[in-house]
Amino acid sequence: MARTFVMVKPDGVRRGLVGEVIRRFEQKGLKLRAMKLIQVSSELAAQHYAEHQPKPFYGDLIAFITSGPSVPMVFEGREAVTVARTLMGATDPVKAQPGTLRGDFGIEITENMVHGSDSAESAEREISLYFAPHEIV
Ligand code: IDP
Ligand code: MG
Repeated sequence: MARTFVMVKPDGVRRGLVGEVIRRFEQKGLKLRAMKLIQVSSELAAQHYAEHQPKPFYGDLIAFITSGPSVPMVFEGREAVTVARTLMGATDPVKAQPGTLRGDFGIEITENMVHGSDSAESAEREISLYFAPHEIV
């Protein structure tokens, strides 16, 4: 069965939207396999977002993702990567459709509430960055 990595970012935690994110993923039919509340370190943030290191927004991205606690999770289900991305909506909340998390809950591109892996390979890499094998049920 396919797995994906999802994380409620610090803005989502600050705004009390963790439950809303989990509710939508569970309602869709994805199964929660791992979850915790953590403060992402600058080292972990750099590993997570290594592909964006050359981009102009990289500094803002690292500052934001380390600005408060986040809730990383693993969800499992048919086409889990695609399903999660569909529920999240476009990267820029201005463009995200209503009915998606980013479409319904924000307007800033940096503070876009939720992360989701973009491929099966990214999902496995990100799951192993955030979770030890014994933390996944
Ligand atoms: P994704 O989160 O939808 O996969 P990515 O392109 O992987 O989008 O970018 C990672 C994160 O970096 C985004 O979620 C967003 O918070 C931030 N980001 C992406 N593009 C921009 C930009 O053009 N300006 C500012 N921040 C951006
Ligand atoms: Mg991405």
